[in-house]
Amino acid sequence: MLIKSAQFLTSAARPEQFPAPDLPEVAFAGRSNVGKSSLINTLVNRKKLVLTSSTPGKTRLINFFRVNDAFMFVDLPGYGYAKVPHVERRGWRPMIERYLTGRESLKAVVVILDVRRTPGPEEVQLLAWLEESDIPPVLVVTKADKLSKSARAKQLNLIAEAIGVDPEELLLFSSKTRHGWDALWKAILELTQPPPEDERA
Ligand SMILES: Nc1nc2c(ncn2[C@@H]2O[C@H](COP(=O)(O)OP(=O)(O)OP(=O)(O)O)[C@@H](O)[C@H]2O)c(=O)[nH]1
Ligand SMILES: [Mg+2]
Repeated sequence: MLIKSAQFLTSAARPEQFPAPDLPEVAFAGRSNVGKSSLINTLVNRKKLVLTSSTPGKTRLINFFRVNDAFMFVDLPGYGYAKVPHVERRGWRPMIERYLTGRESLKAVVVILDVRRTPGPEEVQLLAWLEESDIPPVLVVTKADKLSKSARAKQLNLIAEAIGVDPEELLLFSSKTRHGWDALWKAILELTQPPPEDERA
């Protein structure tokens, strides 16, 4: 995958602020501080296209990026961060759900999990919800560089079990080492290719 361009388009909270749905779109979702924004930077080979921070709760709005004039990447705010005020945490769901339900150009959601952490009810809920909405998930386990190889293998099994999938379905990634870059692009390309004419609704 050759990255020719990546531009920030806009930040939005409400559907009327979303850019025109004129490109196949991929959104990136996951808990606060899991590494969503870093993962997008890594995917598009840029250091600072998307703002990242070691303080959870950096991304608070829905941010749209145009990649290669061929895709839209959407950085979603993180969920589940206990120190974000309760009112704001409650705001996350409606904002994200409005985006996820109403977005006709959305082709896939990259669900990002931390290799060191067993997924909880938020992740299970998000996945169940994507399934109900017929939005294919891409399951990415990031921060792979934070664990040794053997600890990683053990965690992958625990994570898979917690969300009820086969460990093979998990894509291991690291924004630090770029591990998984090719595999993730491949998954994204497969899900954003238009289906053959006769399969279109
Ligand atoms: N070692 C390592 N650190 C990472 C990786 N990905 C992200 N980080 C670090 O994790 C912290 C959070 O990264 P972000 O990309 O801002 O996370 P986010 O999910 O966008 O966070 P919010 O916007 O707050 O929800 C930053 O300090 C990153 O440098 C990774 O693959 N490996
Ligand atoms: Mg972020």
